[in-house]
This record gives sequence, structure tokens and C-alpha cells, in this order.
Amino acid sequence: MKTVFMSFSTDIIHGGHIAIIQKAAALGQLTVGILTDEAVATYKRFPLLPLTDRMNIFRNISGISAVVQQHDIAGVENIRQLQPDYVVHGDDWQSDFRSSARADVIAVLSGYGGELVEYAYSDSPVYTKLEKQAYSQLSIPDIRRGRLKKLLALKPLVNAIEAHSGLTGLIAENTKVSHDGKVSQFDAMWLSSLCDSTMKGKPDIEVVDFSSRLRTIEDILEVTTKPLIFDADTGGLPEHFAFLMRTLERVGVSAAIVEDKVGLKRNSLFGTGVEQKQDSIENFCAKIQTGKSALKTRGTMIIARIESLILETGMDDALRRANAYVEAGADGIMIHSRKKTPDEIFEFCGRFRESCPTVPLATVPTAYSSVRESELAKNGVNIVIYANHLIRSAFPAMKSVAESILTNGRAYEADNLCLPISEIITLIPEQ
Ligand code: SPV
Ligand code: MG
Repeated sequence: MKTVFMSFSTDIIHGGHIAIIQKAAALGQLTVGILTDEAVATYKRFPLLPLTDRMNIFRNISGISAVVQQHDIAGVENIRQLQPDYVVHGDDWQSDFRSSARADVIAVLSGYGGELVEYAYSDSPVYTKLEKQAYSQLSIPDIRRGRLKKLLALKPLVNAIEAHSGLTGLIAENTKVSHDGKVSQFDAMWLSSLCDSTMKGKPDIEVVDFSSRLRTIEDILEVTTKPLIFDADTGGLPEHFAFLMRTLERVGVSAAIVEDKVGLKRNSLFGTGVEQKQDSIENFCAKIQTGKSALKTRGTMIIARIESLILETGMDDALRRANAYVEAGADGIMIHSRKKTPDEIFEFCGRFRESCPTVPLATVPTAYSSVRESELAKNGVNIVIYANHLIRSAFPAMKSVAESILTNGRAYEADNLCLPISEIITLIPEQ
């Protein structure tokens, strides 16, 4: 009897799936690879059902002989091991972000003489609507809020890209790339104080008030489903921080990162070039406790940000603070650095992990941008934040178009620097 292999990431089973399973089973003995929760969250969306449930469901569908776990989108590992005569797939992966995964499967099959069999993808509006509904559920505050914690339990490393508007939120939500047999997308979004202020033409000194920042949060949450990490600056007075945390929790923000500075806050990347003052350990611990006790659910995290390396008060001070903040109830630690290499971050990670092996640890590799996520993960980092890259990339593009129009006295030369009109008018769907 011939052998057949298929992969599934879905947690909503409909007639289209049953039809393709039946076709596949008619070719031979069918084994199904079920993507792990980490793989589904990485390439698609946060799974509605955990792996064990999804495996159980497929195990009980007639026509399926065996069910195995799968860590990659394409099933290359399983195909290599099982060497099925046929791999069956819907034809919808030929031209989307999964096309390179498809090429990987074809390469493995050709290595031993297996065959790829593709059937027309069932895109009935009923199924599309179901998937859309499942997807939109993820934006509901009660469902979104705790998702950063869940992702941290699922993946060794969660990455976040800066978003400062509905449009940049959409970039964070929808950008996917296919590379090296994997599909990558961002896990979360970061609402940077620097970018939120810059967008409003203001300096990053807590001058943009919380009502205004909340408006930006709403703009982003309105059009996305991914968890949002909010840059809470110093959090203000402890009494104000309590109100801030309660509002963030209510709207569905997954984490606030609050930094241990007091007085006029300046951007950390100025370092010691401007006057900046760190809070005392006692006061900052009290602020964390006030924020924590204001929360009503367990979903929203408070991550304490340590500025000791930025302000050059030393590694020992950074570690003393980290341990004290964790003791005070912080759900995670962010360690910041403005060095060009990650050496001091790695030193902090190693020493912090001796006392706190599992507390989530966040980093912002703006200055030491050559470090790879894999190296950060190896050193025990759990959250990587790309803090300002969308606004930094947009600014030079906008400036050069403005200069081109002035130089030429017309817009023609700038046209090919711009998104075509046909694309901008359809970029945001009407529904
Ligand atoms: C931000 O993005 O606003 C941050 C990170 O707080 S940094 O600008 O590096 O201080
Ligand atoms: Mg900031």
C-alpha cells in the first residue's frame, strides 16, 4: 500500500478539510503532521486549541491512520523521516508566503522519488468567514491581554516591532516573510514613547500626555490582533501609575514597561550626555507594587526597566535592582544598553539567570543592532524589541520625496519613490 502525508495547522475543521483528507486517504495510508502551538503562533495566528486537542481531533477523523507532531510549516522533517509516496496539499500555497516552504518539500521529495499532489483549495466564503471570525476574536481585550504571557510560555523568544499608528500597526500585524524553510512574522507590537512623541513632533520627555498616548493605543488596537507592549516611560507618580495600569488592562494591553528614572525623563540613548536620574530601589519597588495591586486580571504584565547600564551606575547596581524589582512583583525585567556590542547585556543575562532562571527578560537592541535573535535567546533573553525602526525608515523616505518635489517643481520625479495610487487606495480594505 502506498503511503501519504499531509500537514495541518487548523483548529477549525470544515468540509473542505474533510474532502481533501478523503482524497488523500484514497491514495494510500495517510499520516497527518499537526503543527505545534509554537509553529502555528509563528506562522499563522495564536492557536485557539492546544496541540494535544488538535492531535486528538485529527486522530479521530476517519481516513487518517496516524498523527505526528510537526515543528515546521512544510513538514520537511516528517517527510524526510517517513518518506511517503505522496505529499498532499491544497494548491493555495503555490503563490503566497508559503511558496518557499513548498519548494523545500519538492526538493525533499525529489531526493527519494516521492510526489507532490495538489488539490484545488476550498475557498468557500463560509470557511473564509469562519477563519476571519476566529482571527478577529483575537483582538477582543479579554482575549488579547494575556496573550504575551501565553506566547512567552510557548516560545523561547518573542519579538516585537514598533508601531505608532493604525498604519504601522498593520505593518506589524501583516508582514510575513518566507526564508530558510521557515515563515516569520512579528509576535507583538511595541508602542514606543520615542516614536509616539516623534509622530506628534514632540520630544521624548513625557510631554505627550496619557490621553493622547491612549488615542494611539486605540488606533493600533482597532486594526490589529497581536499583543501590544506599552512603553510607560517612568509611569509618573505611583498614584498615577495605578490609574495608568488599570486603563491599559481595560483596553487589552499585554504589558507595560516602566523605567526606573525620576524627574524630567530623557531618552535613554542620550545616556549620560544629558541629565537623567534613577529612582531609588525602594521607591521604584513601591511603584511596581502599586501598579500590580491596581490590576484586576492576571493578563497584563508589568515589566521593570533598568537604566543602570545606560546611566553607567554599574552591573552590580543593575543586578541588585533586577532582583529587588522581581521580589517586588515585576512580571519581567527589561535591561537596556547603548553600547555597540551586546557584551554587557550578555553579562547581565548570565548573572541575572543565576538568581532568576525563568523571569521574562526583555532587551532593545537599537545600539547593538548586529546581534541576532538566536544569540539573544541563547543568552536567556525572552523578548526582543525593535523599538523605532518603522519611524526611522519612514522619515528619510518622506524627506527625500519632499526635497524631490521642491527641487523639480513637480511630483513626477518622486512618483517612483511612492506607492502607486492604485495600491494606496486599496491598501486598507473598506470592510
Ligand atoms: C522607546 O522606544 O521609546 C524606548 C527605547 O524607550 S529607547 O528609545 O531606546 O529608550
Ligand atoms: Mg521610551
